[in-house]
Amino acid sequence: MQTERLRIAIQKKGRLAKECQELLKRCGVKISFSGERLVVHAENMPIDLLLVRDDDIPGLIMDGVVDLGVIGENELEEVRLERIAMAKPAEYDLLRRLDFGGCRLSVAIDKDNTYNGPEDLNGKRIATSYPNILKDYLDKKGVSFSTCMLNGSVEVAPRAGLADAICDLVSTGATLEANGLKEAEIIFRSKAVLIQRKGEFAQDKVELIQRLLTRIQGVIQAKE
Ligand code: PRT
Ligand code: ZN
Repeated sequence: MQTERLRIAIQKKGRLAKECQELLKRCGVKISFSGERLVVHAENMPIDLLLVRDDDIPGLIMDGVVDLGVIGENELEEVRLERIAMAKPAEYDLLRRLDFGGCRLSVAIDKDNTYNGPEDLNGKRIATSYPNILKDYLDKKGVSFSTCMLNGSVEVAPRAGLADAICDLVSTGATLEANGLKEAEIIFRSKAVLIQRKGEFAQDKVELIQRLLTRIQGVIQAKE
């Protein structure tokens, strides 16, 4: 279903939400965020914002339901690999890497254990919310392992006896430290990115996207 207004999916609440809204505002998109609405119309441009869980954004783009999306590369890559495995559409265009949401996906182990390299993970059980990125990485290293899928509290899995190691997002490292873990192997570096669906766009949408990109460029440069 094609709409005349440009549809942009952003995280409703969470670590990317505030900076996404801030970026759009600085780009001159007038929006009033209030209440529990799923769709918010910009007042001064033909733009509709879809406020959703970040997990849903890659699929909305890959299914062509929305035009643009802002998402962490970690989530984007996880969904992409999952959809490839399920033979679902998994394509998108990367428009721009943004200057927020920086983190890394790392394997972490008990702080008292030694680590000599990925081969140490052979035969281990690793708790993660990112089974596809982890498998992709460790397959390439020739490491076989099993996963324990957890969508929260991943960092307590070793202590709870659920896993030998974890693979989770790290930014400052404080969470790992607080749980007696240490970073052993960085498997993926991530930032928020602006992505676009595949397929045709009406000329006015093409121009609007170009205008947004120019403004984003200006906003990011002004901060540097
Ligand atoms: O509700 P919704 O599904 O939309 O949100 P969510 O809970 O799935 O995601 P959210 O809001 O927590 O994170 C959104 C995105 O922010 C992630 O997908 C990453 O791209 C990015 N990001 C950046 C992070 C972090 N930094 C981060 N530190 N996401 C999560 N963390 C968590 C991490 O999982 C761990 O629990 O913070 C903890 C580690 O932080 P440090 O500083 O202690 O190392
Ligand atoms: Zn999420």
